[in-house]
Amino acid sequence: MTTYTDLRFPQGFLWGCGTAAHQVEGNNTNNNWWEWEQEGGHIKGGDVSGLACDHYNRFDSDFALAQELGHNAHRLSVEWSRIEPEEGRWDMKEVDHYRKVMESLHRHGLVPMVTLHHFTNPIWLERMGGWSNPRSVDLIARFSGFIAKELGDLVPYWFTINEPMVIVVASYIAAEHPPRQQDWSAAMTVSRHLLQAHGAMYRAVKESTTHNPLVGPVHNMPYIEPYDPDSEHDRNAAALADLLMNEYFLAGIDTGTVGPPAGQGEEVAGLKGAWDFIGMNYYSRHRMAHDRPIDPAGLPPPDAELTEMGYEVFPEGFYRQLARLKKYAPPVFVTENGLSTKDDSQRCRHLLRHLAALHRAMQEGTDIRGYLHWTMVDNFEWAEGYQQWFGMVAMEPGTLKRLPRPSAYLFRDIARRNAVTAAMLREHLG
Ligand code: IFM
Repeated sequence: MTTYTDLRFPQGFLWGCGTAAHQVEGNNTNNNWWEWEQEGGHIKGGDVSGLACDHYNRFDSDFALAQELGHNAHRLSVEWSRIEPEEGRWDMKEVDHYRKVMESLHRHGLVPMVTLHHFTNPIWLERMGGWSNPRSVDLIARFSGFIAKELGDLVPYWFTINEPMVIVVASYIAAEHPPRQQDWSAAMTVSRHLLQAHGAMYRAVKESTTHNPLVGPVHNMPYIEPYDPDSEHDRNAAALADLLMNEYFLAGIDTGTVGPPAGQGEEVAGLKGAWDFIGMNYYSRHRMAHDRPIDPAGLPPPDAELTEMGYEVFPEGFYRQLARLKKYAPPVFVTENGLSTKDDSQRCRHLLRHLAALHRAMQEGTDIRGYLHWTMVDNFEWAEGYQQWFGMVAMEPGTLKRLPRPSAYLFRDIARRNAVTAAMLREHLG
């Protein structure tokens, strides 16, 4: 029988959930995703984001619920296409809306953690070629500086671009997200622009407010291995995928250069050390085979426990990726971790196993300051539409009423105690 002990977290540890504007707000009609959804044929089940969770109108009651569920922080994104609906025109009504959102977070005891770009581009930028246009770097830096000046008194933590390398892979290599290309050369151009944009956004936020904001990237870090460890080709495929997905962006900020595979060490002014923390997202292990197309589910082993997305549940990979971040100077926030499942007892086990892995990485020296679960309420899962269940809270169809699942209460008890107790581990893991 396994003997469990309590896993305690340091004082001030942040507990909460993450969301993104387009996935929860509803009626984000002015961005490339909305336009793409209306074309039809791109989203599972023919879904469109539509009203999503109507969070745009219900944010106050959503934050009240988060507070009741023990959260003390909340990650969300501001929607660029609302704030700058046309190039160079700021919509002050929307700025005021987000001011109310941030004030509500404070009223409910939730530390605001704000992402500046989470997958969606304003339509006007997309028409110019989106991330493949070099102007995207200055344009997003200008937006970041503007909104940081407007909301800087209320936002202590800013994230630049959500999962830049997922943008590269999903939009320019695997053709799952708009503009749905399969073009390695475009992917490398976009990889360079995203890295340059990160540096420019970091500086823009820092220079636009006197409230000493902390700014960092949000990086998705799948644990990558060769499908067949005995195959040299698979080992090479895994090494290339790891370089692109995990190493390139962080090494770029660390050194201030664009390294392989998108560059040869070209210096980028203002990029070196442009991070006060690292936001880290983790979902799964991905096994790479040289002779198969990229599988978003990562070719899981036949006996693996799977989520509804087909991802392997692999907490050991979470531990290893967190341990890997020790070599960089800044502290870490886990900005996303979670799963899609219709079986909430699986979510409870998943949560505890991943928190145990995180705790182990902390014990061994990774400086981790918070855990933001993905996500609070079931929402619009991009190309998967509404056919996935990532929420600790369900949403009643039609009424959009929020219905907390048992995992939401387990998370509440963990957050309130600032600990995973041995009793919780015994109850859920046996
Ligand atoms: O829903 C997404 C989120 O927008 C980015 N990271 C992964 C999540 C789950 O797939």
